[in-house]
Amino acid sequence: MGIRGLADLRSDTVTTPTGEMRRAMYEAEVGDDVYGEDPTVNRLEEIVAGMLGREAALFVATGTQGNQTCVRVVSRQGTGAVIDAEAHIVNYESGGGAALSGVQFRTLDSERGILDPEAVRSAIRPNAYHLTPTSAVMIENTHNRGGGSIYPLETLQAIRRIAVEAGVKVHADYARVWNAHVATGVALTTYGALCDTMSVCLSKGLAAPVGSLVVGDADVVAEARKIRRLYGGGMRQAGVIAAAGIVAVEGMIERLAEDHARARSLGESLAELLPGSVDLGQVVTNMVQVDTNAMGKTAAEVASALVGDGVLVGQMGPTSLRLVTHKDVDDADVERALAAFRSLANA
Ligand code: TLP
Repeated sequence: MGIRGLADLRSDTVTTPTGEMRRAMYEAEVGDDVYGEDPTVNRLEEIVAGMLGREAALFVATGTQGNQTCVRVVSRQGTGAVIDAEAHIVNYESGGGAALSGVQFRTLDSERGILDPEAVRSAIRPNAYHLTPTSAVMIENTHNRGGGSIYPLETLQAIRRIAVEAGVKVHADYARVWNAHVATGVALTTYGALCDTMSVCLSKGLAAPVGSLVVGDADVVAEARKIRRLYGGGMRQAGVIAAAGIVAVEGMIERLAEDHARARSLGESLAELLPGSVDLGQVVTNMVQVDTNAMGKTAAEVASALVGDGVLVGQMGPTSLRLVTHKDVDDADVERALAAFRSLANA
């Protein structure tokens, strides 16, 4: 049960590596990856590129490094990127787009992080001398601040079409594309075909301790390799961690369905216990957003009260909490979280 005796629902990033991952890490064959000689890294890159149906992949340290490498690949300094205002790239990457790539984000309001293709079309600016020309459109699927929301496939396809017509690139923050794939049945290769660059994460629901990959065409990934170096991401005998990544992509994707079912059941119980707290229509992957107005309390008050019962949750806004299910949350942890909410509601 739990990690360190806690029901830790803050994020799926807290997942710990499995025994199989630790064994694979111990036994990993390694070499110097900056020379391209680490066989385990090379294998992981080949496997992940194949899963997304693309020519090449590049192992990077984190999702943030993956996104920022891609932002740099798809946009030039002094250009604009169309992106939703709640995107991870905008909110949680330390201003990296501006600091590292000189990109001006044109942030759009959206429904749970899902961009409206027509809004994207009107936000794209051509390369005229007095404008901020758009170099890329950026999407996130599933969407973190959107509560694990999933892009409808036709919306993604429409955005891709609009971008191609306008001659701009598409970057996909696919940190949790595995969850979208498991929830919808849409093939990973279908998602993989809809962008120029993408960043996928191994260290969230798939439970690897470290790592993400940039995926795309061979020339794009070759460019990303140079930028990874620029960002200090050439990792030498990285096969030790890539080995866990191979176990993650080969053995941990289908089990995400369990996390989705647990999130659903947690959401249903909370909606019953605290009417108005959870919009069940929005619980579609492994996240539950809780509106603490239903308890007459702030998110901070609820989160700190839950800690006393060994339950950790994430704060997303003044009255919004995020509860994330993952490999290290079992039914007993869900029960514990519900009991903690119940006692708070009755207090
Ligand atoms: N998200 C983390 C926090 O940074 C908010 C979390 O707990 O959910 N893209 C998306 C969509 C993400 O949710 C995250 C991590 C990243 C990129 C960055 O990954 P890391 O943490 O590996 O840099």
